Amino acid sequence: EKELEWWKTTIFYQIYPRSFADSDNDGIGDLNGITSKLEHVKEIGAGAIWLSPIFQSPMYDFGYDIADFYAIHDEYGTMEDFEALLAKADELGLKVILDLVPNHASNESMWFQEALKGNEKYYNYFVWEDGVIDENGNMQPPNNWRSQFRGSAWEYREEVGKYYLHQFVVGQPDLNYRNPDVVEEIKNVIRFWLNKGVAGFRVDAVNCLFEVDKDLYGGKYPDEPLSGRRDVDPGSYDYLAHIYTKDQNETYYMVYDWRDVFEEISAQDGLERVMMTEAYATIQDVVRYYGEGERKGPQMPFNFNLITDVDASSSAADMKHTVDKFLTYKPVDKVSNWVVGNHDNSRMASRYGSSLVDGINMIVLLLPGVAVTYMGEEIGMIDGEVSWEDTVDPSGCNTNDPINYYKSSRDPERTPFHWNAEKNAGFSTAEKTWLPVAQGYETLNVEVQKAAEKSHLKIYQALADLRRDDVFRLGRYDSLALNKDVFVFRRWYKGENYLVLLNMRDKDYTLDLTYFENIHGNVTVVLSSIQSPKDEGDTYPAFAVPVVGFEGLV
Ligand code: TEU
Repeated sequence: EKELEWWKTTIFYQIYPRSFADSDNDGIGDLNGITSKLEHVKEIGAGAIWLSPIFQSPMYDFGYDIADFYAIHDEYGTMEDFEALLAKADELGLKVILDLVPNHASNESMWFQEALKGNEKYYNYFVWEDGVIDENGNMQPPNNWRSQFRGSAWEYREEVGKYYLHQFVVGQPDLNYRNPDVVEEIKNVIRFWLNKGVAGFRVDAVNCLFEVDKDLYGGKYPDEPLSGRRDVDPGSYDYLAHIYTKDQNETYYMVYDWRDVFEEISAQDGLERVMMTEAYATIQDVVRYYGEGERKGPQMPFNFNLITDVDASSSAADMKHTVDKFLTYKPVDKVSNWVVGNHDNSRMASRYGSSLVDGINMIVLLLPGVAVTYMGEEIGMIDGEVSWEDTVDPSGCNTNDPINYYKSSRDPERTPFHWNAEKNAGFSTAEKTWLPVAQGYETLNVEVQKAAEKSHLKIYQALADLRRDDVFRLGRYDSLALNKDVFVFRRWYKGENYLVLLNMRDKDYTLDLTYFENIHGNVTVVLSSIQSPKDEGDTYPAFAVPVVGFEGLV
């Protein structure tokens, strides 16, 4: 019974394999590197890792373009290396989650190559359309659909005389989910890895799985309407609404079917497998993944609101609204989750400002439910500065803009992890790493922060310890925006109260605790951020708790 619930109160730690640790010093992270550093994950108090894709890939989208869903990418190691990683994780009591990328395959996959050769089975794995002839007699893509990485979502292939759909880069042809063979193939991929002992999957770009049924539109995929957004340039993805390629009804039922496959494997050994889904969507669409009636969905439809809805300029009311929104929409019998960073978004320290690193970690680790930490957020890493020459992310390169590329590039949040103050921050001894090491590694690294009396890492560890307390595992929640700068929430259980105070500005306030019922007498500071001059152990009368400097937990 306890084992079945292993995921509910744990911290999931995301590792981007290319950038965590490089065991063979070729400048690219690998599986043996990860295995050698799993103690770090254990030490910060996480209970599971989720790995961005480790499968065979030509790396046009750094592993999200999979050429062989059943094999390990050679730069990362071998199947034996992966089994050793699993064994080491098991020894440390860590669960391992892999990335399932079901929306597309690589154009170098056997599936796509066979399709080009006219093999009908594999031709039907993909989404093909005829071009249209314009007034000058030139062939044009079937409609206005756009790739998330700019340009048309359609690419012509002479071999078959048709265009194929790719919602991401050209090298990522979309799989056709209206073909039962594709549905079965991906279920087999899930079975293959779950049977190998992985504890679940993070499911990539899940809301892009299905396109609209074109038969409902006279056999032709309709043009996307405009999104109405004026803040984005007309060439960009967000200029269109994407109502025909995203968030289709069928997607949810596919995901519920996958959960059934998870259950099928769990029934063999009694270990609950966890699914996390990646969908940047409205709150209503996100919570719909949890399930419907008897159908179960992912335990963790990723909640990205702390990434997408708030940043350094937000008020305490914005923060309260963002947090409360997820808790309000979430079905009562489901578990909430909090994601504050990943390999697609500017780092938490860069979005919120370095002074809020401890405060945001406090929120993520002490709110009810599961916490998700992207590697480096525990030491407050900031976005790397990657020159145009060094830019490799297609999202940056495809802008063709040596001045503004960095606004689209995801390289800054993917730079090598900082282990120590040595060469390449201890990531690798290679002359050149695949992405340059970010600034600040001399202090923003594991070794220095472990040795320091107080550091982001030390606070993170203290938070991970605290969240094992019943108040944080089981306790209730309420919240308050004290004023425009201070967000406060309370967790309580059986008469025990904790207040988490997030002062979002460098300004002092006094908090009147009578706002919260049932808090009387004295309160004691349990933990405070690096910047706060308030010390742990300080005691205040309940009606006047100073919220000094940046943040604190009383
Ligand atoms: O991202 C899906 C997705 O929707 C992204 O376009 C996301 O909106 C964007 O990167 C935010 O900046 C997933 C992966 O996380 C991403 O790394 C892949 O490039 C993408 O799928 C394609 O597989």
